[in-house]
Amino acid sequence: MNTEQYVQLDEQYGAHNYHPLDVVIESASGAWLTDVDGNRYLDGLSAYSAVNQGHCHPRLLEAMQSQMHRVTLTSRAFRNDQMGLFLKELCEMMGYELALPMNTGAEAVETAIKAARKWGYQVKGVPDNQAEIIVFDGNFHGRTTTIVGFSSEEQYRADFGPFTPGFPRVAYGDIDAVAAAITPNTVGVLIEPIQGEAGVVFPPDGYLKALAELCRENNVLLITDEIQSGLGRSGKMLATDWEDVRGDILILGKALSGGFYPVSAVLADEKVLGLFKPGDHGSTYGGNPLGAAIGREALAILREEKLVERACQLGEYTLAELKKIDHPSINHVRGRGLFIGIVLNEPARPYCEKLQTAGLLCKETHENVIRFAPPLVISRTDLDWAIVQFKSAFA
Ligand code: IF1
Repeated sequence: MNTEQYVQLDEQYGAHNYHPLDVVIESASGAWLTDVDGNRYLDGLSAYSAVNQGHCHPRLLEAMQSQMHRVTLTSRAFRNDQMGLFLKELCEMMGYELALPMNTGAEAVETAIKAARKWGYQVKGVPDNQAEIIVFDGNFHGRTTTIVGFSSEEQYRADFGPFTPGFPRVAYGDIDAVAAAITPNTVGVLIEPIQGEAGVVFPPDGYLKALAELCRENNVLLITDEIQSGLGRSGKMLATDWEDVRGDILILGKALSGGFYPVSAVLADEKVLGLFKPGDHGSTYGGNPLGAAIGREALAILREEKLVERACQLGEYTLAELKKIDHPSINHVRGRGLFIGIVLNEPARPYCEKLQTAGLLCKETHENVIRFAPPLVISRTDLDWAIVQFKSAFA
């Protein structure tokens, strides 16, 4: 079968909730993808930062295969010999006392919301059903009805209501707006330290620090969604590390499994996550031994291959090179680590299609931004090649 036939299959049998580029991937390795017609592409998206470790990492393949032969799922009704080790390694690496494993990012966000609310009622003393969590314009935290209910993107919400109340929304990057929105019932502030979907948007310098301080002063939990910005993507382990800020609740997903399996987690200290009692929350697959074994290896790869440092060095270089491109369609280029947005004065899709023809796969975000976020294992040579493709797309 060729590309056209596969596209036809997707269109005939799949719900039409996406409009992907018409490239049908058959295999991948490291930073490179191969389609069903034998064309090779450099991956400029990394499955939205889920494959920071590169596609089909041999160590992850090995970890998954060896665990698959032992046991894949026990449910949380019984214990398994991988989950505890995974959570210990995760907690030690990120600096938290406890972790709660889930599967997808949206589930972890829901878990964080529940944890913050529970803390609000049981510790802060917020009256029943009055808890508020402040969120931001341009946020993206997933697709559940509660989460899309506080999205500022009309399309994500349209015809999916009624929605969960309790999520006042303010402008991203405006500390006074957060201060003004805090009430005695505010239990948390939920933030992406770098907004991905909004177009790789950075808050002003010092903002995260000021936000952490504001939360502390008001006895409000800072909830950091690092599902996309974390695990090395921005050139630090966590994007909040850029300002030496530590969220009270940290949410991880995507690269926590390096693309092999959905693994997410919520981390916090005893005073918050310790409030969950047996039966309060759970998931059939959450904490399963297969996901846990993969998660352990995904973290080990980040550490041992020094992917955070790589992202930092390669990112600085790439950003400097991309900023040199002088073209009237480019408004500006911004980024940290290998999390880069090329902001255009016009729609980005035609440029993504042009780059696709040249062998570089990028996805536009928010109409006019080309997001460039290759796997962190990308070689300097491949990066140089990508930079040349960008330069010629804008020649
Ligand atoms: C789609 C976007 C990226 C996330 C943050 C939670 C989640 C995500 C910061 C939920 C998910 C996704 C989901 C995917 C495309 C992608 C995306 F453009 F839609 F916004 F990355 F930029 N928090 N991001 O970025 O995690 O439940 O999906 O595991 O929905 O098409 P999930």
